Amino acid sequence: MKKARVTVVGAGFVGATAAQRLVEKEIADVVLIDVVEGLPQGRALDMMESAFLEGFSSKILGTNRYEDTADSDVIVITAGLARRPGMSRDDLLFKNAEIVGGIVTECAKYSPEAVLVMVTNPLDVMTWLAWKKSGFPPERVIGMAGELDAARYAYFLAEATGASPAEVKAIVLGGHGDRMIPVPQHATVRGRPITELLDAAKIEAINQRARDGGTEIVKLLKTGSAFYAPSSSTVRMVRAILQNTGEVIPACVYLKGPYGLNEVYCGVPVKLGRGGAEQVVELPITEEQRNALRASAEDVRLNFLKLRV
Ligand code: TXD
Repeated sequence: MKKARVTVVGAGFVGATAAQRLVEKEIADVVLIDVVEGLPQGRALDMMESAFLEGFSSKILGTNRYEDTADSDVIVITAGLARRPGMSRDDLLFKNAEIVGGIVTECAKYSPEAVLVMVTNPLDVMTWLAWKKSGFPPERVIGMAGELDAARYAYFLAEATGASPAEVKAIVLGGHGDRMIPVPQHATVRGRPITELLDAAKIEAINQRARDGGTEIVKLLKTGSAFYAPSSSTVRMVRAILQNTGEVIPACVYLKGPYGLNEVYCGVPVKLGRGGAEQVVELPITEEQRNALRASAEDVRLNFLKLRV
């Protein structure tokens, strides 16, 4: 069987770590591209030199030329600036819009059938912008954020209950940022709802820590943002798409109706497969959560409108 081909744009922390995970797990051959000369080539060569040690046969090519990305099945875009302490994700808006706009046009030209997975912040707005710039159908332009937020939420719940993270199921809704909405009534630990295991105050404290999960890491690192869990979340989405697993993963997708949201990109659980975002899953949520989701989506819309695309 022909190996899948994934382009990762941006050979920085998230991009290079995602590339490493993709080849080590034999999910795809990877093209790693960056604007900085030598950076993707150096990282790719270093990773290839670990192939013998790690025992993988997938290949990785480092390049600065978009021609080399042709016919990719999935394109992951991580290029752009990352947050520094004191910066919100929205502070990155105009700078990253400029970077992402140019990249998407190039990628779409060489891989017109690809599924685009956006990672660059502010995530929801960049995903919307990528859809506009690519000319792709919306189901083939998806953003990674909910999976990461849910993984953080699951980790904090595991920590609070003494369970292993693998025994926790958690889901979040909404845009990537302070308005993200944890949905504790659909979170379980070893199959039991967390509302039976933790009191309301503890759950609210964990909800808040999950909302602030990215900021907590930025404060600790001081010179960059999280990349281990973000690259893992990205790779899980890429695998679901390439291997057509039909897994339901929270992701930023274009909504036309579900959850009462219309013509806006926002985070919801979605079935992923070879066609990209194949079906939005509508969970029962409270009125308060529905209002919070609407507010989060309107925030995304306002920021997207600022770009005047
Ligand atoms: O949940 C999420 N979606 C996120 C998003 C989780 C973590 C990080 N998130 C965002 O991803 C973060 O706020 C940034 O916007 C991106 C990338 O974060 P990373 O930590 O990988 O940033 P780096 O290490 O600075 O890497 C960015 C790379 C760097 O190598 C630049 O040279 C490159 O992007 N870059 C470009 N590549 C190609 N083309 C252009 N124009 C370009 N400009 C910068």
